[in-house]
Amino acid sequence: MVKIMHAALKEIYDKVVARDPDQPEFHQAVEEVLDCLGPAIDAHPEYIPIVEALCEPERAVQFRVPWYDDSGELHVNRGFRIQFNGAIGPYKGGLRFHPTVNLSILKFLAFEQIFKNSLTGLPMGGGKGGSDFNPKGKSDAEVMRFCQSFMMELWRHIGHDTDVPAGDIGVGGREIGYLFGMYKKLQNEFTAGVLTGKGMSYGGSLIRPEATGYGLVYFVREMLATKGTDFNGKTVSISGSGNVAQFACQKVTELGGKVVTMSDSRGFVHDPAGIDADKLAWIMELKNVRRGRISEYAEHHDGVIFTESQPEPSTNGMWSIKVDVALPCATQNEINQEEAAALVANGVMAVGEGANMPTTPEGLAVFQEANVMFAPGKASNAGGVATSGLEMAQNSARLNWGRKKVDKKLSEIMVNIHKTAYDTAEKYGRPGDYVFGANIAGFLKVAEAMNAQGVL
Ligand code: NDP
Ligand code: 2IT
Repeated sequence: MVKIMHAALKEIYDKVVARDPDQPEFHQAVEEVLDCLGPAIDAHPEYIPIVEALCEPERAVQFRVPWYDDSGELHVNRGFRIQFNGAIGPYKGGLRFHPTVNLSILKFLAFEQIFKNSLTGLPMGGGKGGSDFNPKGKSDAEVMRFCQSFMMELWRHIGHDTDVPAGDIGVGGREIGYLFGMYKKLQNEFTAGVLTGKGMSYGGSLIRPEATGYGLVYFVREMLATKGTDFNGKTVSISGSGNVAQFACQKVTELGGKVVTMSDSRGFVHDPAGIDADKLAWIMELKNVRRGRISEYAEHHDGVIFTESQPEPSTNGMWSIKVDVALPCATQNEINQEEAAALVANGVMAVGEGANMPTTPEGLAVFQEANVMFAPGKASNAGGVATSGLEMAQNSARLNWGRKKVDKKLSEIMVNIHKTAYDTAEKYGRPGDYVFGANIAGFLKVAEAMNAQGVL
């Protein structure tokens, strides 16, 4: 059921749906944003046509990605890059390699990225790309050939002042390395700032690998502080066991919290004793080096229970475990109405989205009704792209900043995003509603820039 109350915004939403009826994830992301914009539009009626333009990507490319596997068999995948909005800076956003990737998912991600990047305060527009390629079970050589083929088309669409991709699900340091190598060869130029998330030996930034997870925890730290509390002694559930989940777990533990769950697409582990630094190091080796399944963690650690998930991406009971803080860090729509209700029934105090749109609209309504502090991904996971922005700044200056300096800037950016979302929610009449505050604040900067630049 569509909940947008504002007539002009509802009309725009209906047009979006009628134009692309087969893009449910994109509709979901648009609906959540438009549902919040009423007071901003009432204050600025001149932005109504801006909202309509904002819902249509400036450019979307789709291309063929052929590659040979190790046995000599040909595979043909589909590649995409959505350049959604460039009003405040070059398009910026990750690449996702996952079999579920399609236009709807990438448009939702690129749309979210517009507001997220705006909230960071850095000059970055919104974009996203990827492929339905499944990196699971592929050799390094296969992944390399795929990345090279993908870049053979993507390179003509990107550039350090045009569009700067990075990682997302299925795209980490290994893939960025292969993509960067091919871009450099085709362009015949070492343009470090064309991709972020690079290795430290060729233009990467310290703290970029950690940034999304750390930033998430910094944001939730600020949120808890508004209620006079912190992570110390809190029990925390985390979903996923990839980049975001790993570094969220590390930072929660550092701040005195106890992480009791992690998951992957096959199921979740429950470790009541807590996933401490040593156990996390084991998981990092499992996931980043051996590329194994999280179920192995239960086989090698006492007192840990593994529960298989079915169907994907349901965490099948994980959110029923009693915790103080929940950090979904795997994928979209992983907390539905029932799962949100289970968390609320167990007294969850705060939910921080590390993933993009991990909570369904029905799940969100449950948290809002129960007055649970809720950090929307476009605010709370913005530390990753913010630190990508810092990587671009270092690349432009041909400098490398130290670890402490980047981490301090990341923390300051997250404190600012929290304050912006908090203050904006209060100013527009829904105090404590970070979804509302983040959407309005993210929108206003982009709308002002689009308005100033004319109809494009
Ligand atoms: P990774 O590929 O490193 O890890 C993804 C994790 O989520 C894995 O444990 C994976 O399990 C699990 N997962 C992925 N898809 C599904 C699914 N359909 N059902 C259940 N589990 C699933 O990705 P990231 O950690 O980088 O990204 C996680 C989330 O964070 C995504 O929503 C991404 O968009 C978001 N994000 C990432 C940022 C970044 O800087 N990397 C920045 C901001 C947001 P398995 O190993 O079995 O596939
Ligand atoms: O969703 C995201 O913000 C990312 N995957 C990171 C994007 C980036 O450009 O660093």
